[in-house]
Amino acid sequence: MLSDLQKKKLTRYFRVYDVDDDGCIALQDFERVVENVRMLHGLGENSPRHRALKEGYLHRWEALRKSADVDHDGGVDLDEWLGYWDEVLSDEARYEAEVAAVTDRLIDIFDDDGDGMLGADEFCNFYGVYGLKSTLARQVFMDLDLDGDGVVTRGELLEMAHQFYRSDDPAARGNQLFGPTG
Ligand SMILES: [Ca+2]
Ligand SMILES: [Ca+2]
Ligand SMILES: [Ca+2]
Repeated sequence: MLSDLQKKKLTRYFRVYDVDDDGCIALQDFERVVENVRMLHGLGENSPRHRALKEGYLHRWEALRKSADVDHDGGVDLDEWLGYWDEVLSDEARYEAEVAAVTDRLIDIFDDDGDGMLGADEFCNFYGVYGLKSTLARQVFMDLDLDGDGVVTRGELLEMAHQFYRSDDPAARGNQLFGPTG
């Protein structure tokens, strides 16, 4: 069972994924993110990197749709999304795999300078492809950068992700991973 705080956080997460803001996560939301990443990195439509990126995102969408789109209408609404996470969070192995995969993808896609960590600008790019403001990104980044050295390591991201998904402490920093839950 998801707690009220978890529901709040996952609802915020839903709004982030629902890029076109129509109340439903669907293929076109993923396509829009791919297009934003393509433009961010200046990739050609037919470049191998763009194709790989697109394939990766579409694969993720398919996986989400299969598990979460319970009524088979081609989209994942908020109830289906919360149900999906309730299921993932109640299965330790599945949860661990999901969080590790999300974290690795985040670094893989946005670590421009290849140091294996995310700097503030790289983190802003991540927020940007979901249509979120860079002022918010910088604010959140400062919270995520636990030791204040200007970069967020994979370990810090994982810790924040765990707090985001699992913590029931309203003061946990990771609650803000995808912006304010208010
Ligand atoms: Ca949508
Ligand atoms: Ca549905
Ligand atoms: Ca980096």
